[in-house]
Amino acid sequence: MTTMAADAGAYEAVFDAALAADERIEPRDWMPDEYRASLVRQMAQHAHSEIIGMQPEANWITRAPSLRRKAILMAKVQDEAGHGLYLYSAAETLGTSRDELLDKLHSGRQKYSSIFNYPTLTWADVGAIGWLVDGAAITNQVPLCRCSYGPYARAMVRICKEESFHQRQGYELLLALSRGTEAQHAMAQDAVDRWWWPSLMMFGPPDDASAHSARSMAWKIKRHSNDELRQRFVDICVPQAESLGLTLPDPELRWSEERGHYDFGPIDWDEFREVLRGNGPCNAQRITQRRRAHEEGAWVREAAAAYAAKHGEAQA
Ligand code: FAQ
Repeated sequence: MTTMAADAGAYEAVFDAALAADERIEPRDWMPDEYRASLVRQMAQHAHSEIIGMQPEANWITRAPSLRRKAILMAKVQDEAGHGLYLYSAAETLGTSRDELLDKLHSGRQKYSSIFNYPTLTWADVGAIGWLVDGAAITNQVPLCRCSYGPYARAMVRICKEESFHQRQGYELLLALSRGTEAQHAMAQDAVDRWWWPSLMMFGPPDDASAHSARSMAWKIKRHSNDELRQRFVDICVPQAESLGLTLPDPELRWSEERGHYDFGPIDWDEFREVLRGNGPCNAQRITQRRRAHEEGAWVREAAAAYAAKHGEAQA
């Protein structure tokens, strides 16, 4: 064995021991190239989802039905921008730059969550996104607070706290509509009917078709499989839908004594694949809007860089 190979073996043993002991891997620690690449892939996709996810809801800021609702929605959309920033910063600790990641998003080489390619047709969609989309995000993300990579895990702690507030505001909004007039109740039900199945798709492909799950779970990046988290989400939502006085659009949804979980009907994976291929209802609109926002924000980045350069010199 060469000295370099022996060194790599020793480094890998330290990495494996840290994972086995549930210790955090930090930016300066040695890590396998594939571990680093997989983290960048997942964290970039996550960061992109946060900033693209601002669009469907921002669409309703000017039309929120009261000052209170408008203030809440503005705060929520700003929170999503903040989540994107924490996650891009966390990804940068792996040796990638924000510019590079944004470039990959804009050129379609990195993904963002399928859920944000659906339109927000009515005000009730803001409630359905909060309840279901943020609810699914929390179910997926709470275990990421225990991710083996330190900066990602720490970013997730704050993100999850904020997502919990988002989920509650969505629930409260839907409750108000559900208990309102007949037309408001129907609007809430229609939103839930449209957002339910796409929310289940947020958890990713079924376990037997998930390319990365096994490896990511061995590396303790992911702590649970896609199907486990999807089931957890369904189990949480059924009683909440009952309290809301709304129905989930799945005739096969029923409690299984045997499994101790709710059974649910088949997910339309063809639709999921089409959305990932760029053929969802809003894919083109979302990416066009994102590229435009990036171009229009160029002067802000230039000004910030100029200020930082000057400020840095002054401090030196
Ligand atoms: N959409 O092998 P797997 C939010 C891709 S944040 C698009 O199972 P993995 C906050 C996957 O990337 C929502 N692509 O992959 C908010 C991979 O493609 P690749 C985002 C998907 O990584 C709320 C391929 O399919 N949350 O909502 C999707 O083990 C309200 C094979 O899949 C996160 O990103 C999908 N749904 O598991 C903001 C959480 N599912 O990379 C605004 C962190 C899978 O080979 C308003 N991410 N793909 O090209 C994760 O936990 C994981 O990455 C999964 C996928 C669970 C999403």
